[in-house]
Amino acid sequence: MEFFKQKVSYEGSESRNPYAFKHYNPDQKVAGKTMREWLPFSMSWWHTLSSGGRDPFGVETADRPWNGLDAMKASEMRVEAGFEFMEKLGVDYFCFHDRDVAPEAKTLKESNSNLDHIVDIIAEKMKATNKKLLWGTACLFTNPIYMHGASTSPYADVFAMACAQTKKALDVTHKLGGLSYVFWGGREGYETLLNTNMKKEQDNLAYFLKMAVEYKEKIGFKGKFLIEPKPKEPTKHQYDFDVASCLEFLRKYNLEKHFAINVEVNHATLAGHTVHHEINFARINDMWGSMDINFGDALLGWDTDQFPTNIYDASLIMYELMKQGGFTNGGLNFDAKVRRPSFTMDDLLASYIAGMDTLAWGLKVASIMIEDGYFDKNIDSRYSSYNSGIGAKISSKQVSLESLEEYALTLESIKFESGRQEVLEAELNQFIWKATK
Ligand code: XUL
Ligand code: CO
Repeated sequence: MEFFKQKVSYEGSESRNPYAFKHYNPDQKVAGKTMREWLPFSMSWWHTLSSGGRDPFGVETADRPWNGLDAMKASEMRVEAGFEFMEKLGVDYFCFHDRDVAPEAKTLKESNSNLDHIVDIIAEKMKATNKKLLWGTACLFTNPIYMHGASTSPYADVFAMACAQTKKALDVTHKLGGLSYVFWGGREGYETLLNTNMKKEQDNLAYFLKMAVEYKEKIGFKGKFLIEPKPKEPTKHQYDFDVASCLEFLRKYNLEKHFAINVEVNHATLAGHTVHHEINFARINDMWGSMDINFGDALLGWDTDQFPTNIYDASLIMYELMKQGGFTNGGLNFDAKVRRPSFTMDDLLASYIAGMDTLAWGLKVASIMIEDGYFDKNIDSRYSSYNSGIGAKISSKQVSLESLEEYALTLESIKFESGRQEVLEAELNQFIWKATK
C-alpha cells in the first residue's frame, strides 16, 4: 500500500508546486555544511501518525487508512506509513512517546508487550531505511492515573508507575539508539496550593530524574537527557516553566550536568518570551540541546502546535543555531499538527514541506547575517565602553563600590548612543529579502 502521493524534491524558489521544496535543498552547502547536516529534521510520531484532529468540541476529522482498525493493526500500519513518509520527504529522524507507537493496555505488563512488538518492527524498518531515532519519551499524562501528577503525584503508587513506565521507555529508546531522551512534565505542576505540597512535589520530581540518570548510566545509554520547558497547559503552574526556571531547578538538585534543554517555540510564547530569548538563554548557558519546532498563534493563548511558516522567527532561530555550530544530540522536531480541517494524508506532506522550507530559508538568511556580521559588530560597539578605561577595569573585576564611587564623583557627563532598534529590525528584513534571491 502506498500512503503518500510522491517523493518530494527541490524545485527552487520559483516553484508553485505545493509538493516540492522551494528552499530546502538537502545537499546544498551553507557555511561549510549541507542543509541536511544543519537541519536534522524529525517527524513527531504523535502529531503525524497518531493524532486525528480531536479537539474539546469535536471528534477526529483526519482521513487515515488505519481509521477503524484494531489498535495493534493500526499501530503496525502507522509504522509503514511513518517510514514511507520520512523516505518521501527526506526526513532522517523521528521521535515518539511510548503510547503513540503502541496502544496502552489494561496492565503495565500488557502495555509493555504491545510496545515491544511495535518497537521490534520499528527496529527492522530503521535497519532497512537508515532512519534514526532523535528521542524517545514516556507519555506520563494521558492515562487517568496521572490526573494529580506523575512523579509529582501525591500518591506513591503513581510515582512508582511513572518510574516503571520511564524505565521501559528508556529501555526502548536505548535499544533503538536514540540520540536523546525527553522529559516533558505534562502533569508535573499544580492548580491550587490549597491542596499541594510544592516542596514535596519538587523534591520527588528531582528524585525521579536522579533515578533516571542512575538507570541511564547503568544500561550504558549514551544519549542526552533533555528537559522540555512549558509554563502552563495542562496544569495552571507547570514546574518546568521556562528555560531559566528549569536551569534553576536542575542546579538546585545538582542535575545540570546530566541534562540539556529541548526548547519548544510555542511553549516559549506561552511563557511570555520570544523563542529567540529562550534559545539564546539556553545557548549562553551551554544548555541548548534540541528544539521542538512548532509555532503558536498570536491571538490564541494555548499550545496550537502549528507548522512553522514565520520566516522572521525562523531566521532568528537559525541565527542562534549557526552561532552554536549546529546540534550534537539534537534536532528540529516537528512537534506540530495539521489544522483540524486539513484532514487529508497529503496535508501532512504539504505541511512538513512548508515547515522544512521555512527553516531552510531561515538558514540561508542566518548565514548571510553571520557572514555580514552587522548585528555582531553593532553589539560589540554598543558594549565597547567595557574595553578601555574604567570599563576595562570592570571587565577584569578590579574595582569595588568605593573605587567606583570615587570615579563616579568625578564624572561630568556620560556619552550615549542610540539603541537603533528600528534600524536593526529593518536591516533584518533586508537580510530576509537578500536570502530570497
Ligand atoms: C506538549 C509537548 C509534548 C512533548 C513531548 O506540549 O510539547 O509533545 O514534546 O512529551
Ligand atoms: Co514538545
